[in-house]
Amino acid sequence: MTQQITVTEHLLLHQKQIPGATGQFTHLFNELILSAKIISREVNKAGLVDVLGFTGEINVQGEEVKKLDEYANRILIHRMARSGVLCAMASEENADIIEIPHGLPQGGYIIIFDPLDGSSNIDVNVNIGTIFSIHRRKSKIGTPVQATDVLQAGDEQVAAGYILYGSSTMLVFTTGDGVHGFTLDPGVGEFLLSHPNIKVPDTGKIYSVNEGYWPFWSEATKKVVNYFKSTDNIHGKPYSLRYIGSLVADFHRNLIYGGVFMYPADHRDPAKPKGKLRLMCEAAPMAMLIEQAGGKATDGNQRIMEIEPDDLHQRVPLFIGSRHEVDTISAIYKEHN
Ligand code: AHM
Ligand code: MG
Repeated sequence: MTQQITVTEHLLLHQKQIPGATGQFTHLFNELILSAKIISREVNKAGLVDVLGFTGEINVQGEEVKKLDEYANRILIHRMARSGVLCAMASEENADIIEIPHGLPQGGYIIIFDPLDGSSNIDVNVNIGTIFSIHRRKSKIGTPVQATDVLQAGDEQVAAGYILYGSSTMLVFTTGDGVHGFTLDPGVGEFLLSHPNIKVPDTGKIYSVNEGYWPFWSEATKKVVNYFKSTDNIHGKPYSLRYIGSLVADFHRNLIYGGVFMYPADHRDPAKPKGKLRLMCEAAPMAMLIEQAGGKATDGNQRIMEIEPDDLHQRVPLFIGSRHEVDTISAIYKEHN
């Protein structure tokens, strides 16, 4: 630990620097932190109690819902609804915008989350994570929330981050003032500042992609991946392939070491013309983090942060990481357009 600063102290310091800050945002974050601790506790005992296995339900993405996903979703919705500072929420697990129940106080923020990303890894004890994205509502407080309040571009996020349930639990977030990482000290139950001002290296030696889909990729995507496998690249030798299949864990490793994570479009059956990952609850928050850390995120043609969503659950191809690698990918796609 570099400093024994708790995440709450860090947020209060940040709040003091914002003229006119009301404390609403800090309050929202405190609820999020508590939810993260509760989910972390459950994830850590996943092998001990009957929380593993499928619920038998299918979520809005057509995937089987695992019990821990459902638990994390429930905790987040319950706690965040009671924060008093939100006007709406959206979750990867819910088809529609989640309204704040009648009678509970409301505020000017919107949170969008993937409660437990990488859930196919739960049963085998591989790292999973919670991803969140926070926006300010556009319409007037007190009026009904509009779809346009929620469907905002990544550039309009006021904060984004993730909680990684790994060998330790980490909270990594940005409020537009750099990226800071906090590690949960289970002894005292506090997230302590362990990674202040994270910067992603300008180039790295890791590429992360599910290469099993190679036969279903476009020529441009094959050219991108061949660049990383060849000796004819910036390092003069092949990159290392590292792919966990859990976005938060893959992203976190590449954020610290440098390199690139990719989930391109493919034409397997059924075809994934926009890849697998969701713009609003996965790509946009990760894009805000990487840009704040000095890296880049694109769909191949456009900055992820500029994409105006028209659907809560829309998917987007994602190339995210160090500048050199993402610039190289953009140049290859541009050549093929
Ligand atoms: P999930 O939100 O249903 O858990 O799916 C998202 C996960 C990401 O964590 C990961 O990057 C990706 O799916 C892996 O997909 P694949 O198995 O196709 O490589
Ligand atoms: Mg997910």
